[in-house]
Amino acid sequence: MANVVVVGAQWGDEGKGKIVDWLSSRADVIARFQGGHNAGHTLVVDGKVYKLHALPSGVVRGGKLSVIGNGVVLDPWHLIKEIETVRAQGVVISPETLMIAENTPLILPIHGELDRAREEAASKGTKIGTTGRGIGPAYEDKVGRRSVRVADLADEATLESRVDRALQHHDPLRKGLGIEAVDRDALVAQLKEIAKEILPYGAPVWKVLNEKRKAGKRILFEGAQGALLDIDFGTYPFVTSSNVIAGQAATGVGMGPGAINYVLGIVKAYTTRVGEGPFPTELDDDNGQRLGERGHEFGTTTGRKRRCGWFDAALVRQTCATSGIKGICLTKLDVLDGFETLKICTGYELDGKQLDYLPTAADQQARCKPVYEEMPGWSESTEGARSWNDLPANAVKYVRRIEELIECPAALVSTSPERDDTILVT
Ligand code: 2SA
Ligand code: MG
Repeated sequence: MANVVVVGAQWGDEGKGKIVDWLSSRADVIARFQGGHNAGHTLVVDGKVYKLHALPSGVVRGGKLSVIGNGVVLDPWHLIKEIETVRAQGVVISPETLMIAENTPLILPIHGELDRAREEAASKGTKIGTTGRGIGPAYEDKVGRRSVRVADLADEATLESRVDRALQHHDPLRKGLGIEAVDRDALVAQLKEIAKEILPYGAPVWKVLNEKRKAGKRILFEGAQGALLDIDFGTYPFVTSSNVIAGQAATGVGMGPGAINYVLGIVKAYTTRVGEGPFPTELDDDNGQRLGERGHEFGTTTGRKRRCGWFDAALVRQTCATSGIKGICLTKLDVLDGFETLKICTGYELDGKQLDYLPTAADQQARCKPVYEEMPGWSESTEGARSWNDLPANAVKYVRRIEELIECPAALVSTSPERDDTILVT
């Protein structure tokens, strides 16, 4: 397989990190194309745990090029800290192995401050439950044409004028929220300081990647968050501020849509969501509690407890369509071991009508009642299974039923965080 896009097909935390790491051994380049350090990808390699947020998962494998594309918003101070952390774990990172697109917009301290102040000021119903990392405000500035981008760090006069332009917008906003005015000179000084550390990684990524492609090199596009958090197709406004769906992989690095050969959707065997917003199959009972405990459902970035519920096939059918997913990797099947009965949501009931998709209007989404079918569970352990033959019959039936309902085949089944505990479905 040439160039593969990996996307989360639910609300994030489907276990993309492990699969990206697994696939990266066959890729030459690993590229992030959206989001920022709101992502949290946990990799377990030879028993060693790496927690990555801004860095592409490929960095932990030697001999690969890792790329941060223009579709990302980058906090340069965070990145440098993250580089230091993984270096301390023995990972080698240099401008030969990590490139940042020069047209990547930066997340500045003012973005995080604004993000957090807005969330604090929001009442129930308008709070998004963001990661507080400044992602939304940074994307607002990108679209509003007032970002400081990586390339702007190279010239002091440009940098200063970019900062002034951003502050013209931010100062009145901050005043309205009761945040003190920005110390403009201090911000400029901070940026000049970090510029020295960031600029060596800056590159015309679109050009490098197009050359790699011509040379027959394989590119792995690493998505963050999940398709239901997409700014257009997610549960708006309870979404992140980037396009998460697979089409963004091309735009987010500067390649044509034809550069994408395969889209792999990562799908958890049940559903989780962190932050506010509708979640039709959410469980407030012992079953929900059990999924959370068995699945260790806590955010990698913020440590927040994730909401848990039954598998929602209607939603995944929808994200398979919007991302053009050709095959899924089903993860965390072992978390379902020991449940007597499992439920799968096949559609919704809304005002007496049956729907086979989640409607767009927020009030309708909130009122949708899941329609379930039940399946018998299994008592055996599936943890660490490496072939179909290792799976109990009911677990195989569960996977097969999911494939039918989402109208997409399973290409892989992951049965533990360990890289090799993966079933290749043929
Ligand atoms: P933001 O910060 O503006 O992107 O938040 C907007 C919504 O997007 C959700 N979101 C996420 N959901 C799941 N996982 C995410 N990454 C971390 C992880 C989360 C963590 O992988 O564990 O550690 O808490 C992620 N990033 C953003 C967020 O919850 C809001 O609903
Ligand atoms: Mg995560």
